[in-house]
Amino acid sequence: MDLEILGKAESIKKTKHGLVIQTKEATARIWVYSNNIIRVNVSKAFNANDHSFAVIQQPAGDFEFSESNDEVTIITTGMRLGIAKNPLRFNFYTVNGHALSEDDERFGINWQGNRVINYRKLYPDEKFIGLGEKTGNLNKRGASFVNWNTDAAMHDTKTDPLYKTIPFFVGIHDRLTYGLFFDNTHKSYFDFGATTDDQMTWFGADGGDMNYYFFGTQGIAKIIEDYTWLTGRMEMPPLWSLGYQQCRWSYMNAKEVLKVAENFRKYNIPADVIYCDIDYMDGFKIFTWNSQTFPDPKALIDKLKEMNFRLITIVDPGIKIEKGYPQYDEGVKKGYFATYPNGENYTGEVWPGRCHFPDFFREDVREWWGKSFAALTQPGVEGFWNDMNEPAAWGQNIPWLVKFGEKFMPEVRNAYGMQMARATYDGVRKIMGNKRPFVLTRAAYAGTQRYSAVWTGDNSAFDEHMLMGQRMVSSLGICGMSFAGVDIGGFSYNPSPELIVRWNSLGVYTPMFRNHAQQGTIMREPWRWGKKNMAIIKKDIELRYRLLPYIYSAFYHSCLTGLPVSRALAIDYTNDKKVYDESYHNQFLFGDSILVAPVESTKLKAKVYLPKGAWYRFSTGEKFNGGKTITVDAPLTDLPVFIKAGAIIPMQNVVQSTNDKGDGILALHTWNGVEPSIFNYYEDDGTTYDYQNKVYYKRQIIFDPVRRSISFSDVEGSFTSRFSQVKLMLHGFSDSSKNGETERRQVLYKFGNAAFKLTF
Ligand code: MIG
Repeated sequence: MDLEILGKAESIKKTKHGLVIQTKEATARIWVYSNNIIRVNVSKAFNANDHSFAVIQQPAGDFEFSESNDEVTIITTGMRLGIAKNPLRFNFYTVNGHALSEDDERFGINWQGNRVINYRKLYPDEKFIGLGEKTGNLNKRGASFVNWNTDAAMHDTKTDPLYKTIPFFVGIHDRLTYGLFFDNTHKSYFDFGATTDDQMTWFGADGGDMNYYFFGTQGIAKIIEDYTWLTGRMEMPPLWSLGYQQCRWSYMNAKEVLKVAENFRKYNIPADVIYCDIDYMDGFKIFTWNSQTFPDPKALIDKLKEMNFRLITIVDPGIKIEKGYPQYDEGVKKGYFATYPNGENYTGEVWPGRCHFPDFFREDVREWWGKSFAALTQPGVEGFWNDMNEPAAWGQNIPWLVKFGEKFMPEVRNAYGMQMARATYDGVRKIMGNKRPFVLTRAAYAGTQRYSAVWTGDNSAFDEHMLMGQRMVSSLGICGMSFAGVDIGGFSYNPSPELIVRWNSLGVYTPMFRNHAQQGTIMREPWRWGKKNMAIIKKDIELRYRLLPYIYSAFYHSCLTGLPVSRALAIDYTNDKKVYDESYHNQFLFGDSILVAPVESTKLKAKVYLPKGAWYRFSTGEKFNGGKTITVDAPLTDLPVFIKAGAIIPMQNVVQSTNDKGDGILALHTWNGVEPSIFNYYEDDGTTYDYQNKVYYKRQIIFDPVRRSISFSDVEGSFTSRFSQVKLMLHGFSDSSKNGETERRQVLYKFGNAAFKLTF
């Protein structure tokens, strides 16, 4: 196999949005998407229809162009791309000329057969974050990864690849930041200095084009904003999906499902969601119900609704080969399945037995799939869990010659799960009208946030999985997937009571808060762990519900900007080395001002790194100065959680579900600080799309520490808040009191719609 390295530019042509450069080996195309985003595509066989599963924008940026003997330069207001002509190399700079990322001069872009790789310079202090759901450290320097969506059951803390492909990362060096998204769905590779003696970083794929988007803006939050501008953002999820979710493989029959719901209510443990895993189906046939164990789904769901519970059901892609099963008959008749090259339907084996696999890359197939959800929506299901969509089949390896339309499996495998999620989302959206569905998927490609929430698959009931899960959630957030979760408690194996308690405490601060477990493991519901543990679990779930006004506002912000709800500290404290340190890389900010330090269930003291500024322990009000490491108590009743000085956190009194109207009192918690702070408060009906027509309740809440005031702006939007009154909860103000003591103002103020100001 030859090695071909991209050589000399033979011709350069300016186009409307960029350049086309011809070399002997390939054609390079450059497009300016925005001031901060430039796309480079280097191809031997550029496909004129230029399709991307991820990107939803078109080139639209203004740029200036200049040419010298050895270089072509593209300059925007946000960045500069210097293109060396001989050999052709791509080097990105800030507008002030600081190098952000440069090709390795020797090897640049090259091919070995169809495999295309880009070797780039590695800077001495360079760090890498992102890539979504990957094992290992938050900082991926010195590690290498493969993207090849895989049903990674029983994975450990080193397994790679896992279920998702999100080929986007952020590089940080010399106090500069950049982002790079390699938009290629073939099996792909990222090496952050692992195999190159720290000389180079490289990425590439087994086929397709060298096709990447470079993000040159400064600041990780802004890069995420640009990346999610390019690949899309989530919509507002239904409020109920932010409540506590109880899952299991499987609650075996309607009675058992009801019993679980009844127990939550009996013990007064708030919850919103119960799941049906695969056993609700008739012989694992998708879009069916088992008539013995779930004889009357509508009656079941009606009863659940009376108890303020929603039901989510699982669907897998594999359609059972069985005459008379409508999905099979229709799929065969219309040719909706993946095939062998001779046109026969590909057959693989999975839960239902021998199956065919829908070709979700086709619009008509997606529509057909989407319509089938009527079997679930008619009785009242509102959430749709997409599993096994890597796609998984027993034996894992779907042969390389299997075709989805014109494409062979290797080219599109990494996008299959995303297209299933898309078909599911589009379908249920059509059926449910103005009601927000909840979609959850295991496999994903970049951009899946437009359709679905994600979870990290089959983790295990060990402390290191709990910590790794948090890093995955943080890394998914860097890649635009804000609505992410893990199986709280661990899917495989049995957790100790300490671990379930600790993991549940962390779940409070996980965007999706779902407890799930494998068949055959011990039952996991909160009341299975003895009275003492149940009390801790209950208190934590109650805290989640109390925090919902804050969390919901954070989700709204995430919908607007792409900034994740759960944020690696690297986003806000990029140049602080400590946040990449393995001792602290599990820590994160939940929303703007809650810092969470995950701690193993076996450790009752913890070392926590507090970044610059002042912080208050959430549970005790104790004040700490940041920029240093502290050692704190971490009993199982009190995960180390800290509030940023100046924070405004709106909370409500405990409700048993998000359907529960509550007492109408919003408790506005404020922690003293030295600088003014703003909280963007957001509320809407939580269930419909009316918010897209301004049926929301939005206002700014501003804390001024000098004037000792909190002011509320006028309300924007036409929604009436669920809260009629607001009360102040002041932390760390009274000079005579000990640090951080809470002052409760017994006075209730009208929340209303008009601007007002409270001084204290
Ligand atoms: O082959 O539906 O990751 O959450 O409970 C296992 C049964 C299939 C894998 C999912 C897991 C789910 C399980 N599924």
